[in-house]
Order: sequence, then structure tokens, then C-alpha cells
Amino acid sequence: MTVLSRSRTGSLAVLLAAATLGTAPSAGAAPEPAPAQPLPVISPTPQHLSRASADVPLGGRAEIVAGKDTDAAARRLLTETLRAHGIHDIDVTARATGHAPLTVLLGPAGRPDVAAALRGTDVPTHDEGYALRVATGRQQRATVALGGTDAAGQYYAVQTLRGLITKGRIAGAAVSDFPSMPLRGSIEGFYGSPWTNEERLDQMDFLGEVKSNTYVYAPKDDPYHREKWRDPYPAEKLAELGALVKRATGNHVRFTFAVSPGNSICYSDPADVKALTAKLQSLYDLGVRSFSVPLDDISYTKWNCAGDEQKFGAPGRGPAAEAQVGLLNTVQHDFVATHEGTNPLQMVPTEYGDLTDTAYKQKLRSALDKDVEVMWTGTEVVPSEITNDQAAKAAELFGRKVFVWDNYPVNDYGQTAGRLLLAPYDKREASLSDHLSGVVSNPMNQEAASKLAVFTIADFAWNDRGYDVTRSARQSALHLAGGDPRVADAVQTFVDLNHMAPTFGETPWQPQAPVLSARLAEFWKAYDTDPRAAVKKLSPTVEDIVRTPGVLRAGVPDKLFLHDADRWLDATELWGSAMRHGLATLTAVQDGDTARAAKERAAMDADATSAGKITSDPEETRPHGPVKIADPFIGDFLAKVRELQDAAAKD
Ligand code: LOG
Repeated sequence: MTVLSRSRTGSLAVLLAAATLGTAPSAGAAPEPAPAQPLPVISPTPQHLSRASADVPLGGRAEIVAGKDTDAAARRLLTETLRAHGIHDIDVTARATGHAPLTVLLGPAGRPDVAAALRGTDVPTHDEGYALRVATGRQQRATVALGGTDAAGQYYAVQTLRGLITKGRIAGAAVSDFPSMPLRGSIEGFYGSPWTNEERLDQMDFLGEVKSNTYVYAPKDDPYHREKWRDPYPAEKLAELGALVKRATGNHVRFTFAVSPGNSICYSDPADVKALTAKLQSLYDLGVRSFSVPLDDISYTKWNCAGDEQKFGAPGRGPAAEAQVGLLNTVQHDFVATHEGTNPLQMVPTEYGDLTDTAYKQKLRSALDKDVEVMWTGTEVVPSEITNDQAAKAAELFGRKVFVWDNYPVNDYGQTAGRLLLAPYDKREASLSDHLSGVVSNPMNQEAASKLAVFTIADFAWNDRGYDVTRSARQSALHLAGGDPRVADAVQTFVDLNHMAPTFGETPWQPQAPVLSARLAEFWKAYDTDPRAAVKKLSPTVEDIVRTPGVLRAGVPDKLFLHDADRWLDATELWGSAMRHGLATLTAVQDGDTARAAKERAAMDADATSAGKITSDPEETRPHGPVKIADPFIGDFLAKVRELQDAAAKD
């Protein structure tokens, strides 16, 4: 193996003699040959990715060229990445010696040695952008240039490099990349049991990996976030938050602290405004630089104090907006703008899920400081789609690009009882980045299980025009599977069984079990003409369901995911086994063996009864209920088997 790759680079070194390490691009230089191997799929989808050289086999030694402008987090991640691939002999230098088999230059794209090694690869002008170039040089020496337009860009260049390394080789790519939307990530904004500290730490690492820069801390059931918003956090809670902020920052994630005073604030009382900024200050002191004041799910048709009625008049949409704008502008001007290093304030309007122009929205668009980010959930709060027309209208109504709080895959409302929502992101139109400043996902109470969907949302937010739902779903499954394609197949089977995404109404916006339901429909069609052939054809699908929980439990490295999915995996095993007995019942019916048919039917019913008894964890989710798997399709299948067996028993 080693000999093979050596001779391959050897011959390429001859071919690429002109493309030596560190040479600046020169007009008329012979283009490097473009070998045919496909490049690895990178997620989020880069804006531009092409083959630039042969792949580079990794040895045991590398040199990192870093300067004082090299981002510390990017450098740490680069070192960890090289180590994880068996490179233990790593020198860090300020200048390339030219002697190492692999030289990785990391820093601002404009640093002269980085710029030269980028060999003309386009450097984007966008924030958080980067250019990456792999080049093979003389004497089996290779160079990787990682140049950021800013610190985050450097970090994302390293994340892309991680994706380019497979099977001990760096794919010979040129990448020029930047996010389509400035704000990307998740908002812990659901009702019910907030995430644990361990889950949040996991989320920070995950968001960094998928090039998302935003985590908004807004758990409805943290009393200090909402009901007791005036009270300072107790010391131990503050320490926990401090550790989170640190982890977020190390992943280029902006820990965004949200405080929701709307249920009890007296807008006209300076003491309340002071209490609010004091709360923000306590988080600023921990290193938080992004803040949000959500005003969702509050009543704006009553005041919380007589002073507000005196100052703003009788309650109503217009006066409510005036009071909110006064508060938000004060926070933006007197707190955010006066504190070093902060990002613009974010807010959630009380009218967050519609497109009707009202006195409330008129006031917001005319008077709210233009720097304040306004969130919007899409129409109907849990939208069945988000189109460009809708987003353009929202931007017009709020007088700025809007920041989408997407209520997916959140499972805190009635229609989601007993469900994990695992389908990939869909029905959000390409080009939404023209009207949105960003998208964050409101995830499930189950943090790790949410990552399947959030992965795809991050992909969309990075490059909405390049988003491909099938590719993103596969990449997300591979990510959870630690790169193992067989485990990823099982992940995708499990996703299919938990694919349904409800709305607040009757009609789901993502269908349940699209793969299984189609196969079952085909099965019954075929069963009428050739029952034995139909059973034979469906059998592998059923066996796949039976096998899936075991494959996931043995193959998914993410223990938090296995914990989140535990009850759904148990249920899958039982429903799969019930279906298996169902098929055996049908075969026995065909054989005219009534005794065996009755026995298989009883086994089927026993499994179905046990599966039906599994419920979600009342400590974890609100609302709580029986665990749902591929409903109603598996249940309908079993019901039909019962009918046929009953009929045969009567004959
Ligand atoms: C809440 C949110 C909740 C979600 C789904 C927003 C802005 N606020 O209807 O906390 O998780 O619906 O139940 C909401 O969406 N309000």
C-alpha cells in the first residue's frame, strides 16, 4: 500500500514539477492535471469546490506554519485533526522550512505565504469566508493553504480540511467558500425539560463542525430566563454557563444569551430596565457577546403595571410595540453599543408567525433601531414551507432582513407527542438568503437526536442555493454513523420510520415513512396477484427494520443519541418483529396451515401489544405519550394481516 502511494506521488512529482511549494501563481503556468477520482462530499456544501491536484497521502510528519494572526481555535483543531490521522510529529513554525512532507499554512488569506500557496484560488470577500488549496510539489512534498477572510473563516477552512481527509489521504481540492447567511445554528427555545449541561456542550462542538456560528440560549422552562428574569443566576448556574460560553467560543459559536421579561415587565419603570441590563451584564462578564430579548408568547393586550397605561395609553398592538421598541432601543444603545466586542441585539416580536401588516409591525419597522435583528418563524408558527415571496414580505413588514426561528424539529406541542422528528430539512426555497439574515433551528428536547435535522438546516443556511435534500440527508446519516456507510444505511431506515413532521394543524408538513409506506402500498398491490412473491419481496424491508436497532446500538458512537433514541429503538425492534410474524402469518395462510397461521398471528399481536406500551420519557418531553413509529402504516399492515387470518380461520 505504502509503495503504491509512493510511486503514485513520485510520478506526479514529475508531472507537477512546475507547481512547486510556495510558488505564486504565474500567468501561463501549465495547469495541473486533474485526475478523475471524485472529491469527498463536504457538508455544508461549499460555494466552490474543484479538483486542483492529486490526493496527498499522509505520513507521520507535518509542519504547521502559523503566525500571530492565526486563529487559536483553528490552530488547535488543525493539530487535533492531523493527530487523529496519525501525524504525531508536528512542528509549528513561523516560516515554512520546505523540508516537511506536508506543510500546512494557516492564517489570514492575505498573509503573503498563505496567499502564494493559494495559487490564485479565489478568496471570497465575505465574513467567515475562506480559501483552501491542496498542492503536490517536488520530492513528494505537499502543501495545504488555509486562508480565512477572518478568524472564523480560518476555522472553517480547517473544518473543510477535516472533510477532505479520507483513508489516509487529503483530497487534492481547491475550495473557495463563504456562508450565504450570516446567522446559522440553533435556538434552545422550546417548552419542557431544558437541555442538560452535557447536551449543551455537545451542541457547541456539533455547531462548530457544521460551520454554524449561533446558539441562542432561550429555554422557556429555565426560570431565570423567563419567569424570574429579574433574579441573578445563582453562582453554580453562572459557572455552568461560563463553561458553556468558553466551549462555544472555542468552536466559533456565539453563545447568545436571551432573557424574556415580557410576562411581567413594566416598560415605563427604569428599575426594570436596569434589572434587565444587569442580567445581561452578568453574562457579558462571562464572555457573552451576543444578546437577545425574545417577546414571544406574551400578552400584548394588557399592561403589567399602571405606569405603562399612563405612559403608552390603553393597551393595544401599537402601544405594545412602542413600549417594546423603547426597551429594545435602550438596550441596543445603552448596553450593546457601549460594550466592547458585542454583536447587534436580537429580538423576537410578539407577532412572529404571520404576514399581516398591523400597527404593531408598523411601529417596529419605523422605530426599532435598524441594527436589531428581528426573528420570524415563518407563517403559522410551524410553517409547512418558507418561500421567497413570504420571506420578502416579512422583510418588508419588519423593515429589514428577518432572522428565521424555524420551529423544526421541536417536539413540544400536542401533535408531536411520542415522536422523534428526524427528517432532513425541506420545503425551504433556494435564494431565501436574499431575504433572511439567518436561520436557526428550534430543536427537540432531545439534543443529540436533533442533530440529524440540525445538520441539514446548517447545510441550508450555509448555502441555500446549493442545498440538496437527498445529499444532505445522507451526509447527516454518515455524520451520526461516524462515517460507516452500513451504519448510515441503518440511520436512514430509522429516519424513515420517524420522518413525520406535524404542523399546529391536521396536515403534517413532512410525510411519515415515505420509503416504508411506498413499499407497503406496492406489497398489497402485488399480494392480490401473487401473494408468495409479494411476501418474498417485502421480507428484506422487514428484516432491515428488525436489524436496525441492533446496528445503531453497536455502530453509532454518539452515546447521547443512543440514550435519546432508546425507547424508539425498542419500539422499532418490536414493530419489526410484529411485521415479521405478520408475513409468516400470511405465508401460513397461503399454505393452508391454520394452526401455524394462528400461532404466528398470536406472536404478532404479542409484539404489537408490547410495542404499543412504550411511551416517551415524561421527564424528557412535554407532551408525553406512546412512542410512534411509522404510524399508521405498520398498524394498518398488521390490521390487514389480522383480517386475512380471521377470514382464513373461518373457511
Ligand atoms: C414558541 C416556542 C415553541 C414553539 C413550538 C416561538 C417564537 N415561540 O407558539 O417556544 O417551542 O412555538 O411549540 C412557540 O416559536 N410559540
